[in-house]
Amino acid sequence: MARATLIIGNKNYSSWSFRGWLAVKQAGIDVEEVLVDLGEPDFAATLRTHSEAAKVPVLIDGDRKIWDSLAIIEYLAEIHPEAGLWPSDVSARAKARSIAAEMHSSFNALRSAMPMNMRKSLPGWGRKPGVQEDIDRIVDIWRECRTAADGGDFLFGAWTAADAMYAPVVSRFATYAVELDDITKDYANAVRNAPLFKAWEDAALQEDWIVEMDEIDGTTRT
Ligand SMILES: N[C@@H](CCC(=O)N[C@@H](CS)C(=O)NCC(=O)O)C(=O)O
Repeated sequence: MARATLIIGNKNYSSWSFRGWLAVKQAGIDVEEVLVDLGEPDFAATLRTHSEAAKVPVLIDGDRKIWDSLAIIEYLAEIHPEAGLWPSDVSARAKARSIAAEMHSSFNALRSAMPMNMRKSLPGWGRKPGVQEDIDRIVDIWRECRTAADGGDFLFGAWTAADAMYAPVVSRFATYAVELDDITKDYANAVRNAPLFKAWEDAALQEDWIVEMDEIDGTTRT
């Protein structure tokens, strides 16, 4: 099969692209990255040339097109079972899938008030109605998983797709200086120090695109 392609948005801002990219890297797939600037006036038309859903990420693997972060994770878990995208234990796997799906379908207050912006430091920003409830639920998930994990630094011990789903939240909590307890702070630090997190973040910090719809304070940190 020809080399696969991963269509992503700007690394500084595109949290769903980050999740898809982490999964692709964990699966060890050699992809060509195609970045669509989500700040361009015609970005939606450009996205539509890649997928009718007009969203990123999109994975194109031969004649297969997969256009949603969670679908990409499931596809990769199916074709690369050896990569450990999901925990091997069936109970842990059921839980990992549940928290990944919860991330995918929930936390709208947090996602809109605290957009991912790796270049920024905005302590205290984004505390809109409903955000603290989202933070509390996420922190509960992390604490419960870490308390149950038998070793390792991540939600289920070794890195899995559940960590990929929450990695952009770890970035947001750093940007907006969300207070964490010792257990969840250790988890967040482990994610931020993971080589794949750092590789994406390093690339994000070098970008100079400004995507206005994802800027909440009207300024960019220099
Ligand atoms: N549920 C989708 C969400 C994808 C999504 O909303 N991606 C954003 C970028 S992070 C996007 O494509 N935005 C462009 C738009 O909404 O027009 C997934 O998990 O992939």
